[in-house]
Amino acid sequence: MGKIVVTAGERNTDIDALACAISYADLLRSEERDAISVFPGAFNKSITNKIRSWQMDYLTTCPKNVSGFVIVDMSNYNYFAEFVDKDKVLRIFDHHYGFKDYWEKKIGKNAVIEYVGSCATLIWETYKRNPVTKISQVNANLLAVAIVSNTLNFNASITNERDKNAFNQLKAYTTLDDNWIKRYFEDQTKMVYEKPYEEIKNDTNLYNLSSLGEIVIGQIELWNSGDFVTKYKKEIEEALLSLGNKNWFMTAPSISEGKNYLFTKSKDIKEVLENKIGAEFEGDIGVTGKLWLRKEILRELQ
Ligand SMILES: [Mn+2]
Repeated sequence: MGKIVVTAGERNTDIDALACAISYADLLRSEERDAISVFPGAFNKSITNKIRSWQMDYLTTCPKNVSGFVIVDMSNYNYFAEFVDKDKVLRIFDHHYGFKDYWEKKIGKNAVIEYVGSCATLIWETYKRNPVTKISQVNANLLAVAIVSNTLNFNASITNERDKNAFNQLKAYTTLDDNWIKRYFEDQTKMVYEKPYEEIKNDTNLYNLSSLGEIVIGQIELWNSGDFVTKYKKEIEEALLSLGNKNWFMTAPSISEGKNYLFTKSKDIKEVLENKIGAEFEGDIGVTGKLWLRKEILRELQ
């Protein structure tokens, strides 16, 4: 019997993928299964230095002798970690659009793909159904932070009652103090201003959309993102172009303001964003009327 590898994408690990993979591997181990989390991609800014200091077991390369894979926070198999054999996927947990039918056909009820705000909510619900295993403090902390991060502190429209319930139930097990949410977003702002180019690149991906073809989309969510986008236009453009495609735009949710700042130099892309998500552009900077996550924008553009 080989190991069960719990993993997500090849590039860019965020707090939701980290929290889900670490916690679910622990749940499997509590059932005497031989499981390990593997993260081949760089951690992005949503995994702050504070979180990196928590005790977590994981690898960055895939071990030999794998009996099967569990995928978290991702169902688009084009972006899976390269070592994943999609015919050996045992279970998948995700909240992104587009691949639910594919996986339900392939693995039935082992495809847990539901449009809640955070994949961490689905993992907590799985813990709750398990009568034996009590969640550890680190896992509870990770899942709680992931819910706050992915729902933009419950302000994103994808936020579901289930996310709020999960967050409230997790409080009984976390060791986070009263001010942690504010500090969490401040820590990320600090990291982004220290290394803007790297942090932008760490949350930038290539997509293939029916409305715009192949396109690079970067996302940076901050408590206040307007100043950042204006100040670092050059770095944003360079980081997005580094993925090798000249079609690009940046989306920057500004959590405290409840709107996004957008940046692109392409007339066609501006037009599509104006038509599909009601953005208003002045020059190369656009503004939206509400908060949009990239996955929600993608759904409108697909
Ligand atoms: Mn997620």
